[in-house]
Amino acid sequence: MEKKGRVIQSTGKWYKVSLNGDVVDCRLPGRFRLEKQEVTNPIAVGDFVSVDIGDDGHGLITEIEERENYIPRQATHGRRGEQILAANIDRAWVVQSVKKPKLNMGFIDRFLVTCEAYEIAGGIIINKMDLANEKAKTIMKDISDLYEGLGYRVLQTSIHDEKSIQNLADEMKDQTSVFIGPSGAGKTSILNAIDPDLNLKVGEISSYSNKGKHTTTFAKLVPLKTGGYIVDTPGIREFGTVNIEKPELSLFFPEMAEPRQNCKFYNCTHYHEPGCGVVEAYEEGKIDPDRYNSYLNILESLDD
Ligand SMILES: Nc1nc2c(ncn2[C@@H]2O[C@H](COP(=O)(O)OP(=O)(O)O)[C@@H](O)[C@H]2O)c(=O)[nH]1
Ligand SMILES: [Mg+2]
Ligand SMILES: [Zn+2]
Repeated sequence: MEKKGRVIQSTGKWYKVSLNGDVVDCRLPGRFRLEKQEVTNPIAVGDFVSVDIGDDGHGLITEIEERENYIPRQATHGRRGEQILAANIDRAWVVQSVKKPKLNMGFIDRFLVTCEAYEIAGGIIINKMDLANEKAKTIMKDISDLYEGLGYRVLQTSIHDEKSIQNLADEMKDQTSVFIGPSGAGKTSILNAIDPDLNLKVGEISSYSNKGKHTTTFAKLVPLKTGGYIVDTPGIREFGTVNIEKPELSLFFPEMAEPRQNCKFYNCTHYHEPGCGVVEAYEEGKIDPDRYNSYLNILESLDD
């Protein structure tokens, strides 16, 4: 009997596949491993698959649907032999807090560049809004408007404000989401607020933090009772960097798409070159100074 399902966990040998909520242990026929040699794991967590259920109740994965997108395990964008951390992500959220630790726009911008490069919709959660005074609220509103204007979803949350958590849960419903962010911003607390049954440990260096380069733990999809999945994964902070060529960087800044067409040089890096449409747009106030500054910082960090 053949059924469609989704891989929610993998041990490398066995795959747990959710078939409308029923979780079945599945194996992979050998030929799959040969067909898709460019990736080290031919089936990844998040993949939609067809499964043949045997008499013993176990399954055999017979087909894999083409991936919408995926997060590589390491920042080796577009390289052969890369491992997949999780596939078919509907939205990656960067979780930042107003204070403790204070909001870091550079982090947000690096994250969004990576989202663009991986073709994953990016979103921003500004947490701990209960700690914001009037001045901070104004700044958070300006930041929210800036990124919403660029096409990114922005939500302001506090674990002490039920409505804000419900808004987020609604947004994540029926989606596969991943949370990225610095330690202490409230990723674990937010997930517990959304689904108390998860009972995750707050204030800990959890599996969301990088446990070191040689970690071999696999990611998994954790169902939320409000609907949707959250990707639980080690080594996810690697998400912050991606290998791209310098002249490519502006492709991942949506506000530069139009102005870069006016650059004199096709390989313009929009920094020192004469006749640059992006610098012109910046000088005309059409590109936010903080965003342009982030652009320059990321540009400098890329290999020549
Ligand atoms: N005031 C306030 N504190 C929060 C909020 N969210 C989380 N915290 C606190 O921030 C600390 C770190 O939270 P945690 O969820 O472990 O952050 P993570 O490292 O991103 O998973 C804990 O002491 C939480 O109680 C919030 O919305 N408001
Ligand atoms: Mg945590
Ligand atoms: Zn230019």
